[in-house]
Amino acid sequence: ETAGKPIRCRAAVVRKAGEPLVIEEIIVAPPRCGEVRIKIICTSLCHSDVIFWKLKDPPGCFPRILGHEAVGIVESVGEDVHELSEGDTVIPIFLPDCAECADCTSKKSNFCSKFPFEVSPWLPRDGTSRFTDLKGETLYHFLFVSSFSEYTVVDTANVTKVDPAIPPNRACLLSCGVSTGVGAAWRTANVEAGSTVVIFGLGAIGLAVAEGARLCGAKKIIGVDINPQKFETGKKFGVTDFVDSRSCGDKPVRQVINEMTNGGADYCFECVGMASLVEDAYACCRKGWGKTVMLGVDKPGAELRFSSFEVLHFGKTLVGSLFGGLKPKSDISTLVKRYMNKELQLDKFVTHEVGFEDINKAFDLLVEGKSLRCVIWM
Ligand code: CXF
Ligand code: ZN
Repeated sequence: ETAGKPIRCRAAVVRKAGEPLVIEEIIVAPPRCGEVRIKIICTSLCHSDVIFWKLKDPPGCFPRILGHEAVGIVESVGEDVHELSEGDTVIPIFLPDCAECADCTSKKSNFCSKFPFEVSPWLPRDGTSRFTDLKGETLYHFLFVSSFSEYTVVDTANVTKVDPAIPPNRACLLSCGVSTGVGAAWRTANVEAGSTVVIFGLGAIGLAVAEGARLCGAKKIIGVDINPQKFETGKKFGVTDFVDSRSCGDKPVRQVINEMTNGGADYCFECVGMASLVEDAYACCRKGWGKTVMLGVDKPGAELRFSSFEVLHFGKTLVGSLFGGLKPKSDISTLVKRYMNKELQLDKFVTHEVGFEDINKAFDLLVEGKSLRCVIWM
């Protein structure tokens, strides 16, 4: 019986920005009111972990425990937790879903207003950490999840219960990146059968958009990337056409795509995180009904430029999408079902699997562009 007691276990700690993670013993406090303590089974590495691993600011938020794509089992629950119990298989999700506020009860939003999403202050909502090292130093959390630990404590607003029949090395993918891409096509854009789709950037998110667009019945899925090898990968995810943006000759990419699509695509997705690509995407979605979805995370302060004339005269839509517009408490179980029905293909995203002790290898593979998703077994 560990409920109500601190647990001593292993965690991968980032002591300094960009330095290899150190696996050490830490103490995980019991869950407080509205929280659950989760035994992590599998976690996978998302690009955001790499970004926040390298990030030096704010300088005070070290040491930190990263990781936010995972699946685990509820070990114990805090006070006032009724919807989850010990033994439940759960997926932590960085985007809160209280299921009660005006936004969570609306079909139109996945931005909870009771618990607004934020990165800072790197702690659970009550502003205190559940992690301490063996010297008694406090460790910071990450995105309300911190899954690079054998045990973690998460607010129930950031936890979704899933069917335990789904294999853990597939379930963890639904925690962030793959759901985000699939959701962007399905929920944010609502791609119709027969549509033409353009995806800027064929990393894991872009390929997940392709998978989502394929499931929605898109007819033409054009991938745009600077690495021509990405077309071969893309084909496995439903990409039908490819534009190598570095070898378009004198033609701007937007012109090439406008010609390929007879005047613009129905849906464009930016999956890199470069303001200029959002402008390109907007420029090559169709006048009148074209919709551009922003998924990539650019540097803080990055700005977009659009001509006032074009916005007025072209009638296009530009929309930002966090977690693919998915509502964690209701949409994730649908994705699990579609995986179990062999519709949604998750296997092809997993290019590598390592043990927890080799977590730094997962970082190397993603940084070098060699992996899509590397599953880390605890
Ligand atoms: C991201 C989404 C955009 C803000 C930072 C975190 N989420 C997951 O990878
Ligand atoms: Zn992520």
